[in-house]
Amino acid sequence: MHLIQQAFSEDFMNPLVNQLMFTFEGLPSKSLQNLRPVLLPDIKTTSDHNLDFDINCGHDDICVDDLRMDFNFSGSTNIEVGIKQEINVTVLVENRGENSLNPLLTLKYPYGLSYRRITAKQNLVECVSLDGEQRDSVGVTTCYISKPILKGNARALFRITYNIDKESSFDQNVIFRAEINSRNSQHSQTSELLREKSIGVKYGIYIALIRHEDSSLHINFTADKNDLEKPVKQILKVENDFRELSFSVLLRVPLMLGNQFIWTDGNLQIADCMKQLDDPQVRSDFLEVFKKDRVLNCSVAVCAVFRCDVTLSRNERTLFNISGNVSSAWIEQISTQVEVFEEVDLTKQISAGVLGGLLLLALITTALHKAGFFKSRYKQLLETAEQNVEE
Ligand SMILES: [Ca+2]
Repeated sequence: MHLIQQAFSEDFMNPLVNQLMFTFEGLPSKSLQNLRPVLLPDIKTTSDHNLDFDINCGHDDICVDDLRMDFNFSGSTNIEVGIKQEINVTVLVENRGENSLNPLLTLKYPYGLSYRRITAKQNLVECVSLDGEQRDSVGVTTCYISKPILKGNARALFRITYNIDKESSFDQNVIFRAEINSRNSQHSQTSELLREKSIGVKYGIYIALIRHEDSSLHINFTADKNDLEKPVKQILKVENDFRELSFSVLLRVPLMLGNQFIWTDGNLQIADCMKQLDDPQVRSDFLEVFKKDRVLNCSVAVCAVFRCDVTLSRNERTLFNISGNVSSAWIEQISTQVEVFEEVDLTKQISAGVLGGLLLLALITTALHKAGFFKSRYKQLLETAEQNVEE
């Protein structure tokens, strides 16, 4: 007789119950006037034959497993909110002891992440997950590892993928806690059943710095007139297109070239910004550099740095207004010493449009400095993360 049993892993601890049932049919006996024999009514017509699983726990019949569990973030050093859509957690479970019965992993993950899928090389792992439903509540992923038995010297390697909600706000660091347990009554003392790891959180930012159309583009000075001044206005618009953000805008503005002030107002100010002198050192070769590059920037001029601390909510913008009168004195300093303009001075007018344009360009030599994180850093992180996924 052959028996084919469907295996249910839930029953792994129970013996396989085999039951034999029989019936008795009596035939009429001619010698007894066709009477039929019958069984006694209360006789047992079944026979049980249990088949136990071979659990193989050594001579003592006690299975002592030795589970080693660890996990990592698959190469990611941060959860990148608004940049990456997913974060992967790679889990390794090993059993270095005797058979482990129904090993079960629970992984707690922060609110704001939602379970997507599990990827396992062997079909040994089944997971279910419940995401955190409100802030301060965590999600829990539960994984059955090689149900019902993870044998000695067996291992399971798998990856759990969570979606990162781009609207979520996390703490600076978030914690993942993993715990593995089994139905064994005893675990080896060398078991590693608990792990807790934290990972940093970074956010994508979308800030634009734009020169406003009402800004001055050119100014002209006449060569043979001294002490001229022309109004210059630069309006810079800073837009925040995503989450609320606090950051600093640094505006570097040329103040002096050599010993000549560029602006007639020696105390140029920008509303809502703090003025700090960047580098009061004057380059001894500033005229040579300026003559070669024809750009008035902070490598030749003495500049002031204006630090403007800004908090912008989503889709909010702010304007910075740099306005004042630009003196002709600093340009004369160059033209008399370099004598560039006298040769082309046919109309008695120096078209300082080029210089003026250069000045205006230099004025918007600005820097966005976000507290804690730069775009270039994002790029680097993204590249690192992509490499790790490919590995
Ligand atoms: Ca044993």
